[in-house]
Amino acid sequence: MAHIVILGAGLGGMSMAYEMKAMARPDDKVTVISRDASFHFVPSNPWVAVDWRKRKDIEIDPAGPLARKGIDFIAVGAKRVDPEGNRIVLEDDRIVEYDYLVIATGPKLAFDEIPGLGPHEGFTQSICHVDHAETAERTWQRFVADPGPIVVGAVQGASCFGPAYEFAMIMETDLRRRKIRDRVPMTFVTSEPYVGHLGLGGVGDSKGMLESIFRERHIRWICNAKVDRVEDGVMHVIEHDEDGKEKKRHELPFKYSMMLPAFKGIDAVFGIDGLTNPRGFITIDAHQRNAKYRNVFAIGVCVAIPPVESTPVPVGTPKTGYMIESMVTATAHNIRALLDGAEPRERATWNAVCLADFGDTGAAFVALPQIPPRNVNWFSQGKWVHLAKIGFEKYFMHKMRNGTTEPVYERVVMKAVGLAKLKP
Ligand code: FAD
Ligand code: DCQ
Repeated sequence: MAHIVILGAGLGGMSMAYEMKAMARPDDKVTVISRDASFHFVPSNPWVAVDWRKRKDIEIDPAGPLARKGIDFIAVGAKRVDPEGNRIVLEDDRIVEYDYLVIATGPKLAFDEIPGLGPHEGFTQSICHVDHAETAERTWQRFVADPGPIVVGAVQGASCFGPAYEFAMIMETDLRRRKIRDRVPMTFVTSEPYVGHLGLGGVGDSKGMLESIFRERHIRWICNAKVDRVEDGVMHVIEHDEDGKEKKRHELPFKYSMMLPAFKGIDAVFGIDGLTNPRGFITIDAHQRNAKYRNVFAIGVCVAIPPVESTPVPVGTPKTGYMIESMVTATAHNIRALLDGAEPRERATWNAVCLADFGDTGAAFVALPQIPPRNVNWFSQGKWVHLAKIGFEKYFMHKMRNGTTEPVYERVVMKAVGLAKLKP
């Protein structure tokens, strides 16, 4: 009998728990440890921030659903992972020992790298966590009562650009519906070299299409931007040229701002030699396995991946839902192989597939593989995406409540559009 511990109960960790339990031998024990007592569907946070969703709509208490599948749940954060000792020290000093560990802790949000950034000690809002989205929503209500300029975007070193575009468009839609759009100048500030780069070197004509939508919606943009500091109501931005040299300084006044921060690894693993890279992301091989600690795997935003290409201002590579699901499936198979005394064989496909909501329309993209040139490089927009994203949210919440792993029909649909989670 083996004890398999999954650290994190987010998008990756929850799927991992269900797939691992289904893939493990009957006597193996699976335990999920999470700092957050609830699961949140993170892609819906932008909707919470404009009150199109309530927190309860996107939140699940995972204890019941996990218990029904015979999975243990500990709602206490990890203070330190001890891979030499094959154990985790929890915040309450309890110790949990494991035979296999899957790290799925998502990002630490690096607000502290820029003075004045973030909802805790700074002046910008965040949608990365549902707690932030709720704060952003309260601030939004005050803002719409007394509107002014908006600055929205993603800072240097960010990797998650999709939600910045989504939130810009969602706010824009909400303001139009309130008939106060005319009182709100909007500026998109991003470290990307061009609009629609997305940390992926662009996908299809994402540059042309997103620029066009920004023009239609009167959203100005500044690319190759580093946020120098944020003061109450003013963002200080340095725009760079193609060579990365300073081109222009901007002082952007705002009454409301949301900026995606850079990500790092969480404190519980930071600085563990051989486990993490200098930013605290878990280093893994092609089978999601750490090279030094051979019983430790990692999935989701906490894994280390290099940028797709070098850019004048640093940007990271996004890790999207489907990519994460493919890491989950590969990891479940690979741990089962080890349990059977075999070697890990499965590799995740890392395909980037994403639905981005723009409030009334939306954009979908498929990038296979992630690094260009690609076999599939498809970007499209339309109202169907907005509806598809709502559908996907309901479907995913259902899946988390019921503990179903990838049902047959999902595999059939994805196969029909040429997507698979495992490399042949
Ligand atoms: P998370 O979902 O963040 O889960 C991390 C888990 O680890 C949490 O349960 C947390 O409590 C736990 N944890 C953290 N620290 C500790 C600790 N010390 N001890 C124990 N547990 C800990 N991708 C898409 O494909 N489509 C989208 O539309 C999309 N929208 C996004 C919108 C936003 C605003 C953001 C930020 C990302 C979005 N993504 C989207 C990207 C990605 O799918 C999400 O970031 C996703 O939540 C990542 O999953 P994860 O499991 O890696 O981390
Ligand atoms: O896991 C996903 C996820 O959650 C993070 C999303 O965010 C809402 C996604 O958009 C996945 C898997 C997706 C992608 C869903 C794709 C559904 C259908 C794609 C059809 C492709 C067009 C031909």
